Amino acid sequence: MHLACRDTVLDLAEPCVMGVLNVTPDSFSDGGRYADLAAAVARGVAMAEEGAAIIDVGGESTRPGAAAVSVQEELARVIPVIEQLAARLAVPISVDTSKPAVMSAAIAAGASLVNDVRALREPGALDAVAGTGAAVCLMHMQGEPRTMQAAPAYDDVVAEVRRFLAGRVEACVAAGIARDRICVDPGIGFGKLPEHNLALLAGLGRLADPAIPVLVGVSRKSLIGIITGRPAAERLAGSVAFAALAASRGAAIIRAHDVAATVDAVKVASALRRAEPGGD
Ligand code: 7PJ
Repeated sequence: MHLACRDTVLDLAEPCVMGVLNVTPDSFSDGGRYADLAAAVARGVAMAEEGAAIIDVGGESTRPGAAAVSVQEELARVIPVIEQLAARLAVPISVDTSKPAVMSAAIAAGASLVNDVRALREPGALDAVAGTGAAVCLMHMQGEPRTMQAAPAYDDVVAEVRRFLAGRVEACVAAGIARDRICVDPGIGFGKLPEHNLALLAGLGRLADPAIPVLVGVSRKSLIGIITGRPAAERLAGSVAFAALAASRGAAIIRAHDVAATVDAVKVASALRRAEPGGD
């Protein structure tokens, strides 16, 4: 299995880690734009050194209740970081956005993967990606970030998420995005109760056509807080445990903040999976 990201082919024979690089004012802080840019680039370089196979740069928080960000502000946050990381690193740089204008500018700046929590449903998003060769991550979300946790409801969450993702894959293919440029994501925490998140993680192998890589992002999320009773700053062990379990259930890409620990966990899970009868 692989993912074609413009001129780089990401080999997914073994699961890999996507490092999260948030460039929102609350994630970097005090020093003004230039200091924040240097800090963000340094963090991205450090994550690549820790073994991240993709660096995911995001300028708009999608946490429940987060304020919307204008196109101009999002561009100002992410484009300089993407330019510098793409120039310095060999690993694919991803942009976490739903805005077609940000997708286009990010790809022009060197991004080779578009990670969209809205699965390219904004008008113009399919066209912003189609002709570029960039890969896409299509994520499931019920509702919108501001309100999605108010009353999540499903009859059969695995079947509903699988149907949604399959529909978005076909929309991409119809728009000219080849299948080997597409990965899918159940969207842990995006319009889901704990039981929905757990059903999706337990049912990971049934979420998509086996030829399509599945990406899972569970790092530090409230699901872990609910299970362990711990605040976000104390969810490393829970995050690493879920990363290993998701990789052992076939996840191809794990999105994580704590890259070094997650890389080791994923390697261990992958080694054990390979040792199982029929595991390679
Ligand atoms: C995800 C994401 C995720 C993908 C965020 C957070 C919230 N993109 N962006 N999957 N989560 N593809 O990191 O806690 O789960 S933002």
